[in-house]
Amino acid sequence: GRVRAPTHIISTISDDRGEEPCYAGVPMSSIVEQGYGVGDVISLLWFKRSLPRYCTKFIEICIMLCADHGPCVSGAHNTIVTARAGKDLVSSLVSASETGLLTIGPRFGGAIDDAARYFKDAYDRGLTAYEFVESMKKKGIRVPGIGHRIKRGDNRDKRVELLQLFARTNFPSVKYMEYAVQVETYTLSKANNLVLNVDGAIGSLFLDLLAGSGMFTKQEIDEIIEIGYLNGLFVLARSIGLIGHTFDQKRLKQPLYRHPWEDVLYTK
Ligand code: Q5B
Repeated sequence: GRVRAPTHIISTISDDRGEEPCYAGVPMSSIVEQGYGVGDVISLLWFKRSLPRYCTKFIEICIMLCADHGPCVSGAHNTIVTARAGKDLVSSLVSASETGLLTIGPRFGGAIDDAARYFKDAYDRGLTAYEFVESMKKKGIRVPGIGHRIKRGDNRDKRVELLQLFARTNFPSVKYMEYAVQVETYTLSKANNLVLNVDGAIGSLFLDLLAGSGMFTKQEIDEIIEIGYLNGLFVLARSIGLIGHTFDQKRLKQPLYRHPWEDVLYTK
């Protein structure tokens, strides 16, 4: 009989060999004809399944709300500096060292996976907010998803409120999000900047999406959290804004950036 040569790559999410490309078995024509959106495409290519409309809408809201947060955040600032150095779009987007996309990490935008990991572990183990936060403090770990440079208890992040409102209206359960709110209530009693931030809101709400939609087994949820899919939402979203900042600088023909001496503390 015919012997199949061993393959060097295994791929399970898409196939372009037929008449038209398929995402997780769904042909392009269906995606277009059935009016699928970016949330559906992410569901197919990341989770290998079609998710209910409220889930794909939630994914789309995350992407829209995280697309940009002004020119002063670390990533945008670095993209602007790189574009002003005359670099091309891709370089400005990712850049060589600690700029653009590469700035996204545990303190900036890349705390979604860890927020989901820690909130899930603490909630599933039945820890009170007090026990959770104090145990993190003992270990010397900042609570991922908590804290912001400009948001405060009396100046909440509108993005967080919008995500919470959508989930409270559309999700079957928001138990992880309510837990994150309890954590926030406790951290706010310690300091006014320790709000639930956008990473923490997405991390906790995605746990609710995974657990409440009935579309994932417990094992699949654990794997998604362990691999760390969720920072992908911020990376994807913020790419939209960082590309915008690159075009903006080029359109404005901005010269090479040089940081002002007055803003540096020269010391020995
Ligand atoms: N403290 C975000 O810190 C920030 C604590 C904490 C316990 C915490 C910090 C943090 C966890 C990571 C996280 C996502 C670095 C943030 C984002 C997207 C963005 C960004 C934008 C966008 C801010 C002052 C005191 C110290 C600390 C204590 C701080 N955070 N304790 N758990 N989580 N959070 N990142 O203001 O006793 O004085 O030593 O790492 O969730 O990135 O808009 O900019 O869309 O672009 O610099 O929204 O919270 O505060 O470092 O001066 O700390 O608070 O230990 O205590 P700050 P620090 P002490 S959303």
